[in-house]
Amino acid sequence: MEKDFEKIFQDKIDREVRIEPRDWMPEKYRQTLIRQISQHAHSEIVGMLPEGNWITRAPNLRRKAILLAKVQDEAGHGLYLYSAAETLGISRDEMYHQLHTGKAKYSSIFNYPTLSWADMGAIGWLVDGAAIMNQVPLCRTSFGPYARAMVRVCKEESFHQRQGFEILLTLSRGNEAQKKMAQDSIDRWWWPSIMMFGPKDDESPNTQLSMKWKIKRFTNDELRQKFVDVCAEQIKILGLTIPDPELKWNEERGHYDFGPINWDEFWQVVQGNGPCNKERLEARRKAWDDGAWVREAASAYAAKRKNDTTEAAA
Ligand code: BYC
Repeated sequence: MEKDFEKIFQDKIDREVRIEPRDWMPEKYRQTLIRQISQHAHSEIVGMLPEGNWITRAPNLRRKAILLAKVQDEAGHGLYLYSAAETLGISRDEMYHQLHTGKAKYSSIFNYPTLSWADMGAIGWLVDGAAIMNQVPLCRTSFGPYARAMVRVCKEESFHQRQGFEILLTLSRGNEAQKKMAQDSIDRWWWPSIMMFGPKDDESPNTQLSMKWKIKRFTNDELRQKFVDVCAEQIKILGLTIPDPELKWNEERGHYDFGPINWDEFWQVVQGNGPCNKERLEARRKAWDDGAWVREAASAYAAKRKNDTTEAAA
C-alpha cells in the first residue's frame, strides 16, 4: 500500500505536479521540508539583526528609509515561510522553540558582525545576491506552499540585491576612505557568502534525496559556481577586487575557477562558534520573552471576541 502511494507521489513529482499539504507524502519528505523551510524562516528573522544594527546610523534619510523597508521585508519573508511550514503540521511555537534551544539551524552568514556602513552594501550585493541564486529555483520547488511563498520573496530580494550594489557603487565612486571601506567590507563578506550555499556536494547529506524530490533544483556546488560567475563580472563595474587570488576565468569549463573554501570555519560557525552566534540567539530569546505580554493580550482578545460572537449568536 505504502509502496503504491510512494509511486504515485514520485510520479507526480516527475510530471512537475505540485504536492499540496493534504496530499500523501513520505514522512521523510515532510520532515525535510519542515527542516528546510523553518531554517529558511529563521534565517530571515535572524537576518534582520545585523542590518537592524545600522538603521539608526544610516548616512541620510533616504538610506534610512530604504534600509528600514528592507529589514521589514525580511520580517515578512519569515512570516510567509513560517506559514508555509505550518501547513506541514508543525506549530509556529514549536519552530521558535527549536530555534531558541539551538535545535534548528539558521544561515551561517548571520553570525558575522556588521562593522561599517559599507556592510549594508556588501550584504545586499553578496548575501542577498547569494540568496536570490538559491531562491529563484525554489519558486519551482515541488511543495506548493513553499514555491508560492518564494515567488513573492524573490521579487523583494532582487530589490534588496540592487540596493546593496548601489550602496557599493556610490562608495566606490567616492573618496579614498569610502573606497577603502567598500573594499574592506567585500573582503570580509566574500568567503562567508560563498559558504552560504552549504557544504560541497559530496559532503551534503541531504542533496541527493532533495534533488530526487525536486525540493532542490540545483546542488549546492552548482549554485555556488553560478554565483561566483556573476560576481566575478559585477565586481569589474565596482572597480574593486574579490579577495581570491585564484579567481580566474577557465575557458575550458566556461566558468570562473576559485580558491579553496575554509570548511573548518564554516562548520565552526554552523556549530555555534561563529563571531556572533551567542549574541544572535540571545537577541531572539529576549525578543520572545519581551513579547510574552503581546501574545497574552492577543490570546485574551481572541478569546473575548469568540465569546462575544457565541453570545451574540445565542
Ligand atoms: N548555514 O545537506 P546540506 C537570506 C546545514 S536567508 C547553516 O547541504 P540542505 C537573507 C544544513 O541545514 C538565507 N547551516 O543541507 C535573509 C544541514 O544541517 P541539518 C537562507 C547550513 O538543506 C535576510 C547540513 O548543513 N536561505 O538569504 O540540503 C537578509 C548539511 O547541508 C548551511 C535558505 O535557507 C548554512 N549556510 O542544503 C538577507 C534557503 N548550509 O539541517 C538575506 C533554503 C548547510 O541537516 N535552504 N547547512 O541539521 C536551502 O536551500 C538548503 O537548506 C541549503 C542547505 C542549500 C541552505
